[in-house]
Amino acid sequence: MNNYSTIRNDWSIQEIESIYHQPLLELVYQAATVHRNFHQPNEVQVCTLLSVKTGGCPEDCSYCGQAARYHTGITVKSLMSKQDVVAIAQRAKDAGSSRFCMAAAWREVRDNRDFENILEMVEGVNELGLEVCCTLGMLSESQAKRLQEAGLYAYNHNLDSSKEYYEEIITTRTYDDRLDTLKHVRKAGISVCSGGIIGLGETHADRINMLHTLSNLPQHPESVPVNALARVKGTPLADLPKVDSWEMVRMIATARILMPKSMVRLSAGRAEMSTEEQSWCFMAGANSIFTSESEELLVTPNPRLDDDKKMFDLLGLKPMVKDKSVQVIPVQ
Ligand code: SAM
Ligand code: DTB
Ligand code: SF4
Repeated sequence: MNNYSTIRNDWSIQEIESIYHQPLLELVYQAATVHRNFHQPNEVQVCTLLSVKTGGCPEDCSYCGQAARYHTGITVKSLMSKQDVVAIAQRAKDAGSSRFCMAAAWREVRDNRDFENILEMVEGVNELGLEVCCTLGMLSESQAKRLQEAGLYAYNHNLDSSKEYYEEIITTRTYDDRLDTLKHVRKAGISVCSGGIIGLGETHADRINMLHTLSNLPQHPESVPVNALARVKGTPLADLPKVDSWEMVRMIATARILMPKSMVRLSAGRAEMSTEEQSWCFMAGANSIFTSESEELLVTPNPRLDDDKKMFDLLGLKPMVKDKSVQVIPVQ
């Protein structure tokens, strides 16, 4: 049996099942122990998320408020200017963020003017000394390399669910497409951020299978976002029940035990959680959150910065300070 002090990439489904299905308090205790072995438990990475291009996406992800085919009533916005993005990144840094993630409602990156603009934004945000992350959809090997050369530190690309359940929620691309992008990101030397969503109507077995895929990648993703479905009116999943926070706790704790060194991010869903519910997630090993100046994650609500500050003060948490070595030195 694992003593939870080593990094493993050979987890079996049965082992993950027995971790995941433990009595909750035992699971949280184990996860908290792993958390303390590998991290400073009072430090939480604050990652500011900004939607740099919103809505109008051609994909059919059934959870997403930005898919053009669903009538969600969001305001579609074309790519923001570098100047506006860098100004928001500077304010995020001043407010204590160490990572800045730029999201675009694209299926994939295309080699066009918008991509050139993104590369300039990456350069500008990297120059501020923040860890720069992007989530832009599928990437080719050469696009990943160009992003790295521009100073990209991390790339977010989620598996979303199990391979089996994936095709129930998205038909316009495959699970293997997702895994290929992760390979391109890894090959370019960019830090991998990949996790998923719960509350899409999947079973516990689907959640376990997704964690199995993530934790058996040749190298664990450095960041693992765990999202609760943010229900958006007009999407096919709008009427699903709200995710029970204990389900988030169970998922986070299992991810923490399987991938001890990774940052496990309590992602979408915080706006519908109390401070008490979020505290359980931190106790279970979450050590990263998304914040946003607009109080919207992308198109759904996220807690106010003031409320997060109060929560940090109450729980004795502090924003993780970025390692000075992090600034990506562009390769010429
Ligand atoms: N368009 C790109 C893509 O899909 O890869 C990048 C942005 S997309 C919004 C990034 C991730 O956000 C998705 O893969 C999904 O995991 C998460 N996400 C999107 N909408 C969500 C929702 N309503 N609730 C929870 N997570 C969501
Ligand atoms: C991730 O795992 N969660 C973020 C980020 N990566 C891009 C997005 C969550 C989106 C929640 C719903 C919305 O606001 O559109
Ligand atoms: Fe498009 Fe990404 Fe939303 Fe899917 S999750 S519809 S790819 S923005």
